[in-house]
Amino acid sequence: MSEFTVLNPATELPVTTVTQPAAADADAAITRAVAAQERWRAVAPGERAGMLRRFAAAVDAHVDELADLEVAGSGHPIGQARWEAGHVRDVLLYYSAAPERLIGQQIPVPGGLNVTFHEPVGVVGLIVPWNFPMPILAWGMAPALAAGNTVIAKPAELTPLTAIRIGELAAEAGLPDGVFQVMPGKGSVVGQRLVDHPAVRKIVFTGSTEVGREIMAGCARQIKRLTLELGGKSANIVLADADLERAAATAPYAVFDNAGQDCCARSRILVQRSVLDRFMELFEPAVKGVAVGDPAQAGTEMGPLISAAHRRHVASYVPDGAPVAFRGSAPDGPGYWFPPTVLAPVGANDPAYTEEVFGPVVTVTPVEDEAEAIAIANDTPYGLSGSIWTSNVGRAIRVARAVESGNLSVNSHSSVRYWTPFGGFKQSGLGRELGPDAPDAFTETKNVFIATE
Ligand code: TAP
Repeated sequence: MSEFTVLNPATELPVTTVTQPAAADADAAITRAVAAQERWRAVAPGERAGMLRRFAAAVDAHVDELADLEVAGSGHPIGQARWEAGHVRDVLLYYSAAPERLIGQQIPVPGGLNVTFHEPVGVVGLIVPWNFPMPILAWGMAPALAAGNTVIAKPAELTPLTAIRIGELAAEAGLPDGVFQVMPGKGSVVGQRLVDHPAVRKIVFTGSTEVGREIMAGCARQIKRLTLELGGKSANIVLADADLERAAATAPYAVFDNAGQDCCARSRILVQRSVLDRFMELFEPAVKGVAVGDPAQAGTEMGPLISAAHRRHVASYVPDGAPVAFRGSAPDGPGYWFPPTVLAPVGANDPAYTEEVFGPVVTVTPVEDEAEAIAIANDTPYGLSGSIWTSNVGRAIRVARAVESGNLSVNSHSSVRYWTPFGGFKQSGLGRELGPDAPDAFTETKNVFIATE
């Protein structure tokens, strides 16, 4: 077996090495998951719920340890990392209520009645990206397990540490062997095997639209169930009647959180021209005020990018001569640092305006009115998130209905709550995660007729 060295993105120093399984190891894990699934689906709902609650308690008892691992292995600021570990606990607790609520229907028909059952799909392959290793793991893992499936999770090669630890905590909490397995490794090896192996009955993939397209083609060959959470290029629409102080003060966090490595990053700010100058005046100190630095320090708001290769990619969107309006700060020395960067004015053909940068780079574009804001917001193959700033509630709803996007917020930048559905329009994805219906996406509906005559 080969090994992969996890680097600390803030120092470029090795954190640890992780063994890379081969395709044959993935096959062995799938065999274990198939065997475990027969037993797991037979566990009484109340007992399955109890095990998920014990799993949540084990995560809760290790929030600080998980957070420290995410700081070291992914460069997430410590406050954010603690929230992420607590989020895993909360998502597990929320879906621990699901096993006892997987109820079907009874439908009277001539000569009898039909009843429906939600049967687990079987083995679920969960492929996770590097930008939010813990939350995205939890969003697939918890409802899939609650619905009676077994899960094999493949974390991103760059950021496997918290997933590996969460897998150990599941075992310590008493989840039976084979019910939840974590297989770090390469996407092209372990991830591909999950897609290709016929015993894996559903794939939950979060990552780039490019890889998602290939995964979809792979699943099509076997008519395999699939959820896709892909890229984004979300608009932050600031209309003239908005609370400009709040819109400008929060806009940096809508795009620079997690150093911009966020599928929901509002990386295109569209501002009504009549208030553009005032918005920029307020936006500049807000950008310069973002605390960029050592992710282990309390108070740090933005850490480094994930890798040297990714920093080169992000930097390619800000070539010499790019229209930099202003920038925040970033430490010198080791670490994959990149300062918060505001580009304006940017042409509609500029890659920084059309492509997902996945780094702390935002473009600002003036729009004449509401109609032009909607047209520009929709002029993208993506449709994941977005924000609308206005003091007129009717207008807020009108614009929200018109923007082709799965997750919008009015006078706010928040995107994700585990008790509401989450997912993208257009090339941002397929299917929805989270919310009360998520376990249903991990079941097949079985319809049984019972003759009464
Ligand atoms: P990708 O390069 O697409 O990788 C995502 C995952 O897929 C990784 O675990 C990767 O493994 C694996 N993978 C790569 N090739 C594969 C293959 N042929 N078969 C099976 N698995 C394969 O994305 P990324 O760079 O990690 O993440 C950034 C992207 O994710 C951005 O586009 C972002 O918008 C998107 N994202 C979307 C969301 C939602 S909820 N819509 C949330 C977060 C991120 P390796 O690590 O070994 O490459």
